[in-house]
Amino acid sequence: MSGKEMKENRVKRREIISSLPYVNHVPAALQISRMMAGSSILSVLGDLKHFRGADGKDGKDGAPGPVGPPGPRGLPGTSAPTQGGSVYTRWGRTMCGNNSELLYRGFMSGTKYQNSGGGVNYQCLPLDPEFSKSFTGNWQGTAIAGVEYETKNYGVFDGAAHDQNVPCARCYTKERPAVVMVPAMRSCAEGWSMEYEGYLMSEYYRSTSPSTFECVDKSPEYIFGEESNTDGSGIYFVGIECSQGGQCPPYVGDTPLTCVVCSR
Ligand SMILES: [Ca+2]
Repeated sequence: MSGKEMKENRVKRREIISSLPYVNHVPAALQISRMMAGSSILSVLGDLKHFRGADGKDGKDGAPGPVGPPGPRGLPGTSAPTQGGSVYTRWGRTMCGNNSELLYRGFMSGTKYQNSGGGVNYQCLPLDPEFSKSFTGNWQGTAIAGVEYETKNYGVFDGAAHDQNVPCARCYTKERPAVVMVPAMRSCAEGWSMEYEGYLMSEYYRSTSPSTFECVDKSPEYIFGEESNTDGSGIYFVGIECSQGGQCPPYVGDTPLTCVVCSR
């Protein structure tokens, strides 16, 4: 044992002895000096190392430590890819715009104009329907008819359009989830894509069966073989009523309102 180690040992003994008052009162008769007692306790403490509680279960948990400071801010993540699109109906055409995907094409249909009930929203019925149940009794349900262009005298569509039936296409915008139809406009706001432009149309104003306003393509197609007049359901141009809050000018009365369908 080196001199330094011996010195450390002595210091250690004194510390142990002074921390244990029991040792200070060892009877002199036992002839055990403080130094000897220190040596013995050191020896006992060394032995105690080999007699801990099983798996430390006899000990008690210490008090929790203080909460550490917050960690550094993480690196920014990559932006999520653009996902999702929307679906709109292109009335009067059988194809979608260049940037949209055709879901199906069909024909425009609506509640018969003489009816006073039924649905108001036009339906784009597919050309290859799938029926479930058959029925042979007296039909008491709602009837839906093909829609005809009622555009004879306006000079907007070509003269052959009148009484022709209206096709439709349902289009998926893929990565442009917002779609809006803007009446009385022919252009889209900056950053928006034009799906198509056309004219605002609806059922006849004196029909007992009101309909929604829809944007019908400015270059309409017709359904082959349906050129005759059947007067089931029709679409008419829509004009502004200047005398009743129609904001004329800039609006012009008795003029077909335009429309545009935009996506983003
Ligand atoms: Ca027809």
